[in-house]
Amino acid sequence: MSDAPTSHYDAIVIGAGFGGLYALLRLRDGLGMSVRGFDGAGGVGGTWWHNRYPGARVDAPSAPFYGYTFSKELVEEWDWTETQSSSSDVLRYLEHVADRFDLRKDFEFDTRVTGARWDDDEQRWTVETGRGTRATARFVVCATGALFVANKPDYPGIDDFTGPIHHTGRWPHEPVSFEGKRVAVIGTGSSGVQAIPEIAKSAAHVTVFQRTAQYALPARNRPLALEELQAYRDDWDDLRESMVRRGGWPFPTTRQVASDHTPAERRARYEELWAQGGIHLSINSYVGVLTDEELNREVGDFVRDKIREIVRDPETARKLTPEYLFGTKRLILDNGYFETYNRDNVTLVDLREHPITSFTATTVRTERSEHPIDMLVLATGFDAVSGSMLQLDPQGVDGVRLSDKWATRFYTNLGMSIAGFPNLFMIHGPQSPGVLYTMPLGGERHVAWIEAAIRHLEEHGFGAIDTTEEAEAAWDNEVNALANRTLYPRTNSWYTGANIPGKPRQFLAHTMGSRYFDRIDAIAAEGFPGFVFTPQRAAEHPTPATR
Ligand code: NA7
Repeated sequence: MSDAPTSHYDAIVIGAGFGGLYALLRLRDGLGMSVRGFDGAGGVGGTWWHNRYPGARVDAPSAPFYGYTFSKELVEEWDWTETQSSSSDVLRYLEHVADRFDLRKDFEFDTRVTGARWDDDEQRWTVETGRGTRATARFVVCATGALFVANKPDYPGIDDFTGPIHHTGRWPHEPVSFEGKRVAVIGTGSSGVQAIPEIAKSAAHVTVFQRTAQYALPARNRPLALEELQAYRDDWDDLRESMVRRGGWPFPTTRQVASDHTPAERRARYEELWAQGGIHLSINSYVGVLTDEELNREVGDFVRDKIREIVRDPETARKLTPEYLFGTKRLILDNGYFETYNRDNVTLVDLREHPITSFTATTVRTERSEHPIDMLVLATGFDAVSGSMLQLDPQGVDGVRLSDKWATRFYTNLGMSIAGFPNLFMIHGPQSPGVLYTMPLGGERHVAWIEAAIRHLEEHGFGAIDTTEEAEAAWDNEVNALANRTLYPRTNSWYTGANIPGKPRQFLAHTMGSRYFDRIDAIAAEGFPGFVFTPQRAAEHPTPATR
C-alpha cells in the first residue's frame, strides 16, 4: 500500500446504493460512530446509478414496496408515480433519501475502494482508494452490489468495432440516441428485454442476438393513482409485516393446490394472472411452481402458448419460445417485449443456431450472416452476487485474499460474514436471500443484524468478530439443501454462476427469505452462536477523523 495520508474512522461503508445508504445511517446515527462511505460512482444509487438503459425498471413488486420500510414518514412523503418504478424514479428517491437523512456529506463519490487489508494486531481494516487515499476503520460494511461487475463477452474482433458500445449495466449518463441507427443488442435477460422495445421505437433497425429464449411476463406497468398509494400508506404496518412474513412479498401468496382444479380451471386461472401482470403467475397460481416439475411445465406451456399467440411470424415465435424450466432463471417483467418482434425494424438471431464468430469495424458476423451495425448494446448481465466482493478482493487474517479463499466455492456464514475476514460484513452477500427477496427490505434487515453484532461487540469489550469454517460448512450445506428442494439448480443461470466462464458452480442465494431473516434475528438474540469474538487488543484507537 502507498504512503498516502490516512484518515481514521470507526466504520467504512463501501457502496452508496440501498444497502450502503442505510448502513451508513444506522452506524452513524444508531451507533454514534464516525463512518465514511465510498462509492466509485458520481452519486448515490448503486445499481440504479449505473443501470439507466432505456426501459430499466424494478422487476420485483414495486411501488411502494421496492423502497425503504424503516421510516413511515418516508413512506408518507414519497409519491411513487408508477406501479413498476423506473430506474430514474428509484434514483430520484435515493437522492431524496440521501438529502433527507443528510447522508451525502459522509460519502466520498467518484472514489472506488481498490483494496482492503486487515491488521490483526490493531484489529483494524485499512482501505485504499483509486484516488490514492487511505482510510482505516474497525469495521467495513461491503454494500458492493449483487449486480455490479458487468459481464462483457470477448468475441473475436469486438474491440475492432468502431461504433459506440454500451453495456446496459454501465449505461452512459448522457442521452443515447438510436435515431436512424442500426443497433445490435446481445442478451435477452431482464435488461435486454426491457431495453429492446424502447430502442426499437426510434432505431432504424434492431438486431437482437439471443442465446437463450426467455420467459417474460407482462409487467402491466401503469400510473399509480395517489388514492391507491394512500391506501397502501394507510395499511402500511400490516403490509410491512406481510413482507417480513412472506419472503418480502407484501400480499398473501396462494395456498391453492393445482390438483384441486381441472385443467380448464387451471388454464382460466393462468389467464387471469397473466392479465393481472407482474409475477403473480409464478407465485399466485398454485403452490409449488418452482418445486413441482409437472406443474412448472404446465405454467411454462401456458407462457409458450402466449408467445406463439403474440408473435406473428411462426419462425420468430419458435426461436423466442423458452425450453428451460419456468422461473428458474430470473423472471422477467416486460412491457411489450414479444410484441416488438412484430415490428418491421426488429430481427432476431438465435445464437444457438448461428453463433457469433467475429466483429469487424462495422459489422457482426455469425456463421451464416453478416449484419452491418452502427451501435452495439451489450445486455449480457453481470458476474452476479460474488463479483463485486471479488473485485474488491480484501485481504483478511495473515493476508489471505478473498479470491484465494473463494477460488473454488463461495463460503460464508449467513451470507454476511466470511471466516478469516473479521469485522467485515456483507449486505446481500452470496448465500443470503439477496436477489430472491425484496432487496431494500433485505438490506435493512442485514443492517439491523450488523448493528446488533457491533453493539454486542462494544458492550462486551470485544475487538473483533469472526466466524468459523465449521459454521461456513454448515451454512453451505443448509443453503444447498434448500436450493436442491427447488427446480432452480437445474437451469444454467446467474443464480448458479453458470453465466460466467470458469466461475464456481453453486447456487448463490438462500431460497427462503423469511425463514432466513427470522434465523439471523434469532442468532443475534442468542448472542451470535457460530461467531467468535476476540477481546480488544489495541489499548487505544486512532482518533476518528469525524464524528
Ligand atoms: P442476465 O439476466 O444475466 O441476462 C444476460 C443475457 O445475456 C442473457 O440472455 C444471456 O444469455 C446473455 N449472454 C450473456 N453472455 C453472453 C454471450 N457471451 N453471448 C451471448 N449472449 C450472452 O442479465 P441482465 O442484465 O439482463 O439482468 C440481470 C438482473 O438485473 C436481472 O435479473 C434483474 O434482476 C435485474 P443466457 O441466458 O446466459 O444464455
